[in-house]
Amino acid sequence: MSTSPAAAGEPFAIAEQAAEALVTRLGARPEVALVLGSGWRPAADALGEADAECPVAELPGFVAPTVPGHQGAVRSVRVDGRQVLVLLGRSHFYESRSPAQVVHAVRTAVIAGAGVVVLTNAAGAVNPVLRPGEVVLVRDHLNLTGASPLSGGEPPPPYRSPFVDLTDLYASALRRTARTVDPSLAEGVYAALPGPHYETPAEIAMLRAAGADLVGMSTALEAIAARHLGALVLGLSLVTNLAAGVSPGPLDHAEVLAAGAAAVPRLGRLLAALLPLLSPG
Ligand code: 8IG
Repeated sequence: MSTSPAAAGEPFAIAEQAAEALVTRLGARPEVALVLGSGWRPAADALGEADAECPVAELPGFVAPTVPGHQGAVRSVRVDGRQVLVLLGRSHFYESRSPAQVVHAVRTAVIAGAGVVVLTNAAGAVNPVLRPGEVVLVRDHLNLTGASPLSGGEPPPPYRSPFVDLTDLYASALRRTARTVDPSLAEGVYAALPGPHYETPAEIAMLRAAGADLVGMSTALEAIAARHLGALVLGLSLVTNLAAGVSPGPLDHAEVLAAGAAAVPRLGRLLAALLPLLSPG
């Protein structure tokens, strides 16, 4: 990839175009953006009826997801007075997307007005105390994708330096708010790997030693891009399997989908109660 200033600025320019198209198309400026990962998609319907919905094919720079359980559409929903932009699917690194493509939806949402970004995912449990079906607040991450959404040079004005501080990446204030809704929510460190294969038991043992509680293939790049734009980030992981070596048997994508399906009513209730309480600062 070229590192000329023009190339570095291009993802931001396309996100600006997409943000304008999104606000026009949905007729509302988002306050909170919600990215629905594997297993979380059906919970969107618990948020109430959408005011408007738009296929991502109609928005600049978006590519429709290729993974089952991910949908290429965005919707605008008012949840208890809070304007929420729901992204009904996401792009992953393992779909041969560039880091800029992976974070495009989140960049678009923040530029359109969202001051809070909620990133949901399905994850494997590296920490054996975690149980399939459990929701865990992401406290921090290990970005092991080998990539950054901010590589490629200085973003153009008015965007900040790419040397962004990530000390409170997953905002402690938002985690506190989430625990007021459900005090039983655990917190954990999410290791983001490129995938799409699952890990070997040796890799999971390494991740555990490195401080990971959860492992998955998303979220980290989007969190970095959202924070770079000044948004507060909340990460929610649905544990759908015990990771390799923690699990007594082999892993299976069908197992992931089944655990997600069983948890849907609880996920919907959690999101509906939580979204109206999230404030950008
Ligand atoms: I769901 O065990 C889910 N996503 N890398 N490893 C990785 N991603 C996952 C896993 C897992 N489970």
